[in-house]
Amino acid sequence: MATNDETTFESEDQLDLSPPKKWATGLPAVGSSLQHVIGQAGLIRGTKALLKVNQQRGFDCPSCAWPDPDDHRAKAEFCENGAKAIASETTKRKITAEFFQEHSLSDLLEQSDAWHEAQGRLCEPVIKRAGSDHYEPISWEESFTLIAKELKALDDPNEGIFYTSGRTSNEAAFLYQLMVRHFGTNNLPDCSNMCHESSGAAMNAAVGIGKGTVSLDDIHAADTIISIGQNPGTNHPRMLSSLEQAVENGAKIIAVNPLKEAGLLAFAHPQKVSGLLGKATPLTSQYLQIKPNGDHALLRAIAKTWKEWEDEGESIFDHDFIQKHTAGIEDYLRAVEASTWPQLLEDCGILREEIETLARTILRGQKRLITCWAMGLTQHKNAVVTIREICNLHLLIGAVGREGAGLCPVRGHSNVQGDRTMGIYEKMPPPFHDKLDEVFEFKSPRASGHDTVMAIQAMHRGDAKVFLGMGGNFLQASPDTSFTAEALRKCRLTCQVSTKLNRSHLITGETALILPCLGRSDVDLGTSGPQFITCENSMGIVQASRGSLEPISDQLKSEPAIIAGIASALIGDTPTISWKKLAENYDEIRSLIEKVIPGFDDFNSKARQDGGFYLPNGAKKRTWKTQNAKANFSPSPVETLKVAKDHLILQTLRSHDQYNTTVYGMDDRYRGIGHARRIIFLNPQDMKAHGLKPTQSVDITSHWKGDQRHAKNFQAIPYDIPQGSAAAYFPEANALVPVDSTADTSNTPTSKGIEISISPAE
Ligand SMILES: Nc1nc2c(c(=O)[nH]1)N[C@H]1C(S)=C(S)[C@@H](COP(=O)(O)OP(=O)(O)OC[C@H]3O[C@@H](n4cnc5c(=O)[nH]c(N)nc54)[C@H](O)[C@@H]3O)O[C@H]1N2
Ligand SMILES: Nc1nc2c(c(=O)[nH]1)N[C@H]1C(S)=C(S)[C@@H](COP(=O)(O)OP(=O)(O)OC[C@H]3O[C@@H](n4cnc5c(=O)[nH]c(N)nc54)[C@H](O)[C@@H]3O)O[C@H]1N2
Ligand SMILES: [Mo]
Repeated sequence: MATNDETTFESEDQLDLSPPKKWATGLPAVGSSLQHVIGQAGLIRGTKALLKVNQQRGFDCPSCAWPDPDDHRAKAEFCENGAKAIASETTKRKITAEFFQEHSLSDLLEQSDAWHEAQGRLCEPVIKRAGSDHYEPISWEESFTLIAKELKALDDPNEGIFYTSGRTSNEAAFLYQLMVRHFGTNNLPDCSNMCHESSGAAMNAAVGIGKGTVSLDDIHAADTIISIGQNPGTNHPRMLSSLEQAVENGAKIIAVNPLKEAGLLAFAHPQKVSGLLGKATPLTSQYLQIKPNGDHALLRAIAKTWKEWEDEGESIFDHDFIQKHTAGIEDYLRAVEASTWPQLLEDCGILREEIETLARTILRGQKRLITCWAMGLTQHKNAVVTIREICNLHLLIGAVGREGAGLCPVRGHSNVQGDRTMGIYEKMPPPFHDKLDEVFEFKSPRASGHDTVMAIQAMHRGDAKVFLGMGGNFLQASPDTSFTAEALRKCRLTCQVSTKLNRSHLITGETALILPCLGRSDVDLGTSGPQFITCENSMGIVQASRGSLEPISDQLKSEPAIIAGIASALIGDTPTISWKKLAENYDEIRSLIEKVIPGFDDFNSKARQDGGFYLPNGAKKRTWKTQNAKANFSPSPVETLKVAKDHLILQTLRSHDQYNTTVYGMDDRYRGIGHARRIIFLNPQDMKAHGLKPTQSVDITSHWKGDQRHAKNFQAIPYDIPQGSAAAYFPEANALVPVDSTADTSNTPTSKGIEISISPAE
């Protein structure tokens, strides 16, 4: 049942349901890792790749950004889902010019995302000329000239959009932003705009840095770890080993999630005998099945409990810390007072006794609290104030900048944090621009550029006409798929630098280019000898990554080489930049990074150290780089998402068989779903109220400012999920996310808080 809109995906197989799992990883996971990689890459190529992933002198796993141990690394420092990402990249299947001769864009649009993914690696540059329905070969030089010509033809540099996904290396990202700013715009939207932007906005204001403040050693030393709004069993499986270690060291783990996620319940370590035998370590001591978007209320309720105990004479707050390091406590405590118990309990749906148990748990030992979070918090309207409430709690007990305590936004893409450090941001702070101007002897543009949502809107209005994507899948990752498709179609040129075929190659501007690049696992021989790149993980460690596999086609170029090719045609060499030289030797790029970005002193030698190096992090040392040089409390009122009667709150989430928009397979093993993606998880009571039977087909309508958006034919699955809420997979449900429904301050699409109604399928 293929649908022919932009969101196509379908399953020919029958839905296969089983009970959700109660623990994660262990043998089935290892088995399926090997099967994935060897099935795609073959025995020799596959084994070679797996032995190098996350090893010192190996390559950084392209999947998530969870760090590797500093000193001891296991022989297999990867997880099942990392193996899927590696299998996808190291596949021996090829997409050549003949493929595009055989398949028109219209034909390809009828195929599913999983089918696109299965076709193999993109192998040569191709162009879709105006009026044509096919891609055809084009030389690299011609592509560079064409991109430069289209960009130069714009009335204003701000009519160009330069997107980045989070696998781009530090070296490529630095070069890319340098080119874009020389061209004259800050239109550098990135996947972070849809991801952890809310964390950055909240943490910058609260503690003066938009990055996590803990290391793996801190995780192992914590008394309490709260995992709130994240599903590590699927999205950061290596985090489970760290949590297991923390539990063995005496930590208590609390999960806060509307769904009972297997990976948070228990963990069987795949590299321990007990784990292989299927003996799982229970992970969480308390599982709070919160109402969607009830997090701000829950966190506020913890603060309220502490305040009451403090008022009764207990010593709970860290007064020395508060006095010396923070500002805004009085306003904050007034806000805590003003939040009423009935409202807080109603908003989060958690019993007061449960909240008191959690409040007490955190006070154990040295009050070493670490809070880890991801998209379950960042993709809501009130995301920024919710994350500030996490900061508030930590500040009350001084749980930042000391051993075993701190803030841990768990990043998504493997180098999304590094890309931002390198200047991939539509509004870099003035000191960055000043440095750039000084080192490169030019005047970089100061006006803020477009973030992702603004970029979509600008293309849709016709105010932006050329789109360049450095990786990623802009169409499928973005909200409001039809609107974004219209926006891309209005462009004169869309150009994607990619490794694998995706739907953004098929919904195009008048002219379109696909430029195939090397992936993380590919050896980069450069033109003057082998090159390595660097990445920054979720804990601010920068380290080298060296691919080791022979590239599948001799026509692939590295991302730095592609950027240098475009920049030479667009800008040409300047007194301070020789693009070609930079692309020949990445040490030259690193020397420039060292000159512009703080923390990269001696970059070339430090990048060669085994295990890499930590970037400076003020908050870790209790130096607050905020405007008032203090850590700041935030007194925002709690405003929880409410929807009309009979409507539900829909969240869009990842299955176990996908990496963002890349669909590896049709299963979601831990949640008991086989062979299906177009499904919606519903509370059995809500199903009953709507007169729905299990697996019945439903149509979903989202409601936003009087407008409706539709997604049809989803199978209704009864699931343990709070009444009034629902969940469906991204990207299939993106059609329902209104483009202008975004988080306050961060402008992140509210992909976890969409008001919907459901009805039996027509
Ligand atoms: N294998 C694999 N790994 C990945 C990715 C992938 O797609 N596949 N993607 C990568 C990327 S870019 C990112 S950003 C991360 C994403 O990592 P996650 O944030 O873990 O990803 P999601 O699937 O969006 O899961 C969101 C979780 O938040 C919960 N949640 C939803 N709404 C709420 C709420 O209101 N409150 C609370 N407390 N919880 C809520 C959901 O039930 C779900 O468990 O993973 C990265 N790693
Ligand atoms: N509804 C909804 N929407 C969401 C989310 C959600 O939870 N719900 N999550 C959001 C989040 S957290 C994120 S991060 C975004 C993800 O948005 P993106 O980063 O744009 O999407 P990906 O699916 O990660 O991109 C996959 C494509 O990247 C290309 N690629 C892979 N590796 C490389 C490489 O090394 N170099 C280059 N040049 N290309 C490469 C491949 O061609 C592949 O098809 O989606 C966001 N969209
Ligand atoms: Mo992400």
